[in-house]
This record gives sequence, structure tokens and C-alpha cells, in this order.
Amino acid sequence: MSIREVATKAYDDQKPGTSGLRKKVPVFQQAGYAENFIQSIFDSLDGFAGTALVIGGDGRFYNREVIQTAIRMAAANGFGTIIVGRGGIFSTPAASHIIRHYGAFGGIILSASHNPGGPNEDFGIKYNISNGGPAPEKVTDAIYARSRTIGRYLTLDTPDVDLDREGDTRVGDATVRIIDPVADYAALMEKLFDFSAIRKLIDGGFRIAFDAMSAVTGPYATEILEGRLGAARGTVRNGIPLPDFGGHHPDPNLVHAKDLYDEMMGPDAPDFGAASDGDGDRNLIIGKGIFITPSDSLAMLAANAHLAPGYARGLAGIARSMPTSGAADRVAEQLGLPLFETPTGWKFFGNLLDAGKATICGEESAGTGSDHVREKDGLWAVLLWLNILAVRQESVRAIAEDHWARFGRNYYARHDYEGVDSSAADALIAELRGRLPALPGTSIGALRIQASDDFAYLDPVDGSQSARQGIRILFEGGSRIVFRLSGTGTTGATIRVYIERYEAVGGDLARETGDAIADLIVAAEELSGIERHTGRTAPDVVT
Ligand code: G16
Repeated sequence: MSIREVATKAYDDQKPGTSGLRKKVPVFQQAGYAENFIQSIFDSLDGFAGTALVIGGDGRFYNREVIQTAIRMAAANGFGTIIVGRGGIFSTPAASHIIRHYGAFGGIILSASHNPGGPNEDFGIKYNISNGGPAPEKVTDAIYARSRTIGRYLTLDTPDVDLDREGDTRVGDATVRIIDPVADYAALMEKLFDFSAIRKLIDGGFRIAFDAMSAVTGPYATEILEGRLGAARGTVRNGIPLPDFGGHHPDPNLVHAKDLYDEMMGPDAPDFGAASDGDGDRNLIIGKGIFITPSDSLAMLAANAHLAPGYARGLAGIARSMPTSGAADRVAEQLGLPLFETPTGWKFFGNLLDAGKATICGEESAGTGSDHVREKDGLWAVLLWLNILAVRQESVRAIAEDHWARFGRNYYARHDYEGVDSSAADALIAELRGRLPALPGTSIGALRIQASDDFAYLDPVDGSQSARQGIRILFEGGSRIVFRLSGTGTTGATIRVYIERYEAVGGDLARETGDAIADLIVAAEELSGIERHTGRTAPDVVT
């Protein structure tokens, strides 16, 4: 089989963001666009000849086409085995597990996560390394540099592979192996959690509602919750992955999973509500009448993880992204565990997990996970919650209230201003940055600023440094406002404002969040001038 070298012209906009390259589908459909990026990945790697590559995606529009392209190119570039999920499907955490489980060199994950899908919506390509985790910045920087100079890519003239039939086929000199996307992942979950305890809980009448948002988690949740744990049929809603996610944003937050939220707040609510996003790595947790913020969920899971067999020996440490609330810090402090604060992006947890410094990680952006894979994992968080509920035999609300009484409460909200003009957003951040040195010691209303900085991270494992990762305004008493620009959007800029008030044990732990942070919301506007810069008077999404 002769390898075809195709001449191509470089694009200058292939810089990976927080999590891979995300663009609108028509951008990816330009001649050579996906090919250039995939070849740039391969050109940035060394020593993969004859090894295995994992390829899969979240089933969104354009997934199957790019999988066929990636298979041909991987074979032409010299990979020996190409492992693909049946139907072109792998959830992001499952892909991470498959890379690790089969000792693959790496993986290409096709997803734009929680962003909408369809002919004019979003698509994405991400490369994960052999530990199963997103490529670190030095790799993504190399891919970007290569994408700017690339002049050719390698492919084969071969027919499409039947993605829906499990088994091996040859493409050029490579073996393409189509596997069940769910089985290995489900087996891993059975090892980590006490499935018989959860089954008993469910048999006893405990009701679950899981919204798969017409995205990739459907087949995983159906197999595990309904198939292996005996939850009633229909527990998993929107369980069939659709290329356009049924026209919705597959983003498990209170805006896009509103039906589930309303049901959980209603009179006949199930005991436990959950949802996952487009590619299955995010989670939403709602108890009967109570929403658990992702930051609180991380803290509560860390405090109770020892109740699940996979974590019975305790945790080595906890890691959270900088904008995530300090709730996990209180747990780490009381349990005598190290706490790591990293920039936004799951890729920053990889080294800590590989070095055995952290066992559980989490982010305010609805991501929680552990050292079982190197991605955040939506269903894992759901199962850990269920395992804890099965052991403690208490409601989600009781567990949350007990947690706050023991550790204090971090009232927390994130305000997103989406689709903002990029230059206005840049100007806002630049102005704030300029004001940083003068802020400490000043007050806004009753709030006194103790410190302010632009977060920088020094990786304790490999010494790599990442600067300008978000502006922090820290107030006396532990309250905080953080400003940063999203690295995952595809239209204009998204300004994220993270607002947090800490209430110590003994304080008022039962307030409404909006009420508890009202003065900080006013301070955020005063500090940043969002309205002045963008004309916006209210956030588009509050989570
Ligand atoms: C990605 C990253 C996360 C990050 C999130 C939001 O998640 O993997 O680590 O927290 O984006 O990032 P940003 O604030 O820059 O938009 P996902 O679920 O989109 O892959």
C-alpha cells in the first residue's frame, strides 16, 4: 500500500485552547484543516512507529468523517494498531482508560465537550498522551508551532472502515481494531465501587434520574445504572447519542439541564439527580431539593471517598483548579492531606496524578475525577456519590449539611459573559492587571482587599511554569473574586467571574447563595467595569 503525501497550506489559527482545538464545523471542513492538525500532532511526536493509537469521539456531527481521516493518516504515519470505539464512540474518560489499559502510545479524542453540535456548531480535536491525559502545554505548543509551517500530510487511498462492526481489519500496514466502547470502562467502575451496596440501595426504592443530554454518556449510563445496578428502565433519559444532541447544549448546568433541576426541586423528586456533558467528563449532582456545586461536590467526595473500596486506603492528596472554591482546602487541612492549586485545565493534574501526589482532583467547571484515569469523569462522580449514599444511608441534603457543619461553607457562583467582543474582553483584563499592585489595602464597601495577583503556577513535578492564569482578588476573611477568559469558546470571548464567600463553622450556613455573595457581585462590577467595557448588565449563565 503506497503512502500518499498530500501538499497542503498551513492555517494560522490552530492554537489548542484549554482542551484541544475547538472550532465551528465549517472551519474544520476547510480543505486540509483537520488533516493539517492531525499531521501536526504526529509530527510533534517521536517513537510511535508500530505502537497503538486510540481514536474515538463523542458522536457529534462530523465525528465519523474525521475518524475515517484519522485512521488513514495514523496508518500512513506508521502506527501499528488503531483502536476505535464501535460507532466511533468513546467518552473522554473511557478513551483515557483505553489508552492506559491497552498501553497505547496516545489517543485522538474528537469532541467539543459541552459545546453544541451540528453542521454549524462546534467540533474539536484533542491529543492525549500515554498516561491517558491531555497533552501538556509543551506538546500542544509544539503542535501549534508545527501547524503554522506544515506543507504536507500523509494518508492512504483506502475505503472507509466499517465503524459499526467489532473486530480487526487492515488499513495499509496497520490493524484497525473496533472495540466495544463501554465494556472496559464499566469493568473499571466495578473495581472501584461497591456495586452490590449500590444495587441494594436501589432495590430498597432509592430513585435516580440521570440526564445523558443526548450525548456520549447514554450507552455508559444505561449499561451501568440500569444494566448492572438494577435502576429502573427510563432512569437514563436522553440516552441515545445524537449528532446534534437534540439541538441542545450538552452542558450539565442549571441552565441547560433545567428540566432535571426543576424535577429535583419538585414535590415528587427522585432521591438523586445527575447529568453529564457532550463527551462524558463533566457531571451535575442534584439531591432532592438541593443543588451541589461542583466545588462542594469535590470537597464532599474527597471527605467521604474512603467509603468506596477503590479509595478505602485514603487519599494521597487533593488537587483543584485555582478558580474552584476553597471547600476542598478545608477537607485537606482537616484530613492532613496536601492540597494542590493548579491553573484551569485538566492537563495540569496529570503530573500530580502520575507522581502519586494527588488522588482526587476537581474543577468548578463540573469536573471531578481521580487517579483511575487522567481525565475528569462524569459517571465516576455519580457512582462515587451513589456509593457514599449507599454506605451512609443518608440523603444528599443531610450529607451536605453535615459537611458544612464540619468544614464551614464556601458560598460560590460563576458568572459567564459569553460571546463578548474579544478586544473588549482583553481590554478589561489588561486594565484589571494594571490595577493589581494598587489594590491591596483598599476597600469596596465593607470588603477589604488583602491581596491581588495574576495566578502563576510552578508544576512541582517537572518545574514547568504557566503565567497569567487568572486574576485573583482576595478579601480579608477568605472571600474571593477571580476573573479570567475562557479557553474553550468558539465565538468571541467568554469572561468568567468566579465569586466566593467563606462562612466558617458556627456562622450562618443556610443562606441562599445569591444573598450570601450579593456584595461581592457589586464589588466584581466595580473592580472590572464589565458594563463599561462590554455593555453587558447581567451574565448570560450563572452556575
Ligand atoms: C475544559 C477543560 C477543563 C476546564 C474547562 C473550562 O473542560 O478540560 O479543565 O475547566 O474546559 O475551561 P475554560 O474556563 O477555559 O472554558 P471540557 O469539559 O470543556 O473539556
